[in-house]
Amino acid sequence: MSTILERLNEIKEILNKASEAYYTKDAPIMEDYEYDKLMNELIKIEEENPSLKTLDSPTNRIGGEVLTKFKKVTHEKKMASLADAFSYEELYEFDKRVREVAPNATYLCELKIDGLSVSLRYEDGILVQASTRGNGLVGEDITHNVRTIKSVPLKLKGDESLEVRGEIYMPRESLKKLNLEREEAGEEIFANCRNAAAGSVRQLDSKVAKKRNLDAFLYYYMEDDINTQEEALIRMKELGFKVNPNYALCNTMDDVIKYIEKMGELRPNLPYDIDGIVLKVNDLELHSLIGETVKYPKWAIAYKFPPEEVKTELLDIIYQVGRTGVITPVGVFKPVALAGSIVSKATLHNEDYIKMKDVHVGDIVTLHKAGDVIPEVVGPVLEERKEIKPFVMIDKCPCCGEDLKRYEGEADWYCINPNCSDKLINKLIHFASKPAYNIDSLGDKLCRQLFEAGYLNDVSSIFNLSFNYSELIMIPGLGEKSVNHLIEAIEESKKNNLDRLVFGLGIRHVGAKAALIISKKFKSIDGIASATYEELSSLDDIGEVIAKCVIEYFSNPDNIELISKLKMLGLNTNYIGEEVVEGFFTGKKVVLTGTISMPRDEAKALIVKQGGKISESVSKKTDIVIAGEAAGSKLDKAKELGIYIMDDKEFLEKIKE
Ligand code: 1X8
Repeated sequence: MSTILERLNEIKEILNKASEAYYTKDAPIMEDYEYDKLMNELIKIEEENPSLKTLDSPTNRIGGEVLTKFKKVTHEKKMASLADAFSYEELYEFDKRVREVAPNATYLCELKIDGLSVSLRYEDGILVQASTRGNGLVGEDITHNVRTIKSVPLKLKGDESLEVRGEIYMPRESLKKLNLEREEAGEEIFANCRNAAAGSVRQLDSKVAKKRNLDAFLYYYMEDDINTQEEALIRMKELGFKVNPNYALCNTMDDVIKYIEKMGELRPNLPYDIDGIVLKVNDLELHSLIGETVKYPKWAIAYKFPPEEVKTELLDIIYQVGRTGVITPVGVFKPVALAGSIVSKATLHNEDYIKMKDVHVGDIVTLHKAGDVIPEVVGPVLEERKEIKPFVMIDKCPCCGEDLKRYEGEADWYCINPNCSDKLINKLIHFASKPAYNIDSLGDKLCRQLFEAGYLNDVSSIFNLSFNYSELIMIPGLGEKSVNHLIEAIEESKKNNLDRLVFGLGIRHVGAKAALIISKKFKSIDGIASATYEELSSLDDIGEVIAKCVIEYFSNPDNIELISKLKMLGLNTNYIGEEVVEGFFTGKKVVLTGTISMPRDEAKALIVKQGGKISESVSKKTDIVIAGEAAGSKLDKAKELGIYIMDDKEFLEKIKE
């Protein structure tokens, strides 16, 4: 009979082999049932003999470790990002610079995986640390979550101490499943695989990360016992890492372009998102010869694919009523796959936009994704147009049927009925949302449900919900536990700072940033209510339009009554100092330019919240330039001055850190 230790080692070996066959090689050798049975046996042995549990045990993959905060990890070698090329021309320029130093260089071309970078450290063959890139020098320890990724070996096929780097990503299928679940639970869905992957590794509870079905490709081998990048990939594969097989060694730029075109065709059919191609000089010895800039290695570059475009039919135009009563036409399309998700709707903004784009129901239109997140109509495919159904904007509210109004000088139509239910529901949703009053667990779906059931009407009714406790717990899908949580979250939110309240009220044109500026200046809701137009419009960044809207809001007796109700219900209505959250932008001077995928006001507010300073022009004092699409002269100036330039994607990552 074998000893416990022998049996334990035997199971560990079988399970590790089975996992590798399944997750890394994609060639299963064992039934799930058999696997689970062995795993349970192993759990039992380890529970009975805690001293035998080791770091490389497959039971560590089950998740369950819950942290209270992330530890910082200083990278031994900087985790650099890559310079981007958006055209073949820029690639040829890169090649020219490389060949000035290394005339015979060849390139190893690999897919650029759209996830988040990770560094893995192994000691004596055992995974001891996994960390995020962070700012390149210091990242966060995410070992507990990475251990749940089944294709990441907990133990190497050897006992080396080494470091490898790669990308954690969420397969498209996993995102689809996750978003379905989130939608059902009334939670916000993830816009793409990258955001979902980033959100998942930043979970303190590794059980959550485990459920998210993440995966990882490794592409940097940080040791020096090999000579080329191709050898690095082969070596990592031998060690048991998952390496993306779609790489190619290219001798010339012609080969590189052929590779890019081929991978561009493969892209829609891959089970994961890629956003480009990475070219690395294959011969590692040439890397130090070619060198690096402060920010990037000069021996590698990332070619970014242009936004994916697809054609589909515009089936219908429907209309949504926003919280301010604004009517937004939304295009309904024959569903198509676009940049990793299925698109069936896209905003058409307003009447003028539809006329300007010249799109009509029945047209075949081109769609693309702006900033890879929001689908946008490029225009109609005129060659495929058969007949035109003339576009006529509606003139009655699709919800309450009242006449719509278009204000002088504005492109939008409004429903001005204060009792329009879509308007009321969207007011509630906005108030409870994260950037506003941030009431945890009062999401879109629940707001709607409670409104329709008669428990919510205006914003103040949220704070009366606790009086209906006994009825609420009877609502299907709610129950005692979630109602308790909701009531607690509502109670807790009453302490919120004034700017959240002001933003939450939904005053026209008052975004998070304006709300903060006004709150800081006037200190209390009464202070704001009695501010004059001159006082308001003289503030930095508060223009005439905002000032006028604030005055208008506080001249409406209904709003004054709402505020007095909120006061009586115990909401804080004073400004209680700055709420600075330490982050990447703390103490930095930031300039925004071009179009980014979140409203500019919101982006600015987030930066300011971290203690960053926004300025409008680029100078030597600028620390960071955030350059969205179609950035112009500010970007040129930043390049000239060698200022840190960050794209939309990096901004979204950094603001979360
Ligand atoms: C980032 C990425 C690299 C690769 C693939 N996907 C990425 N996101 C690769 O080398 N195959 S390299 C890289 C970087 O150096 N920042």
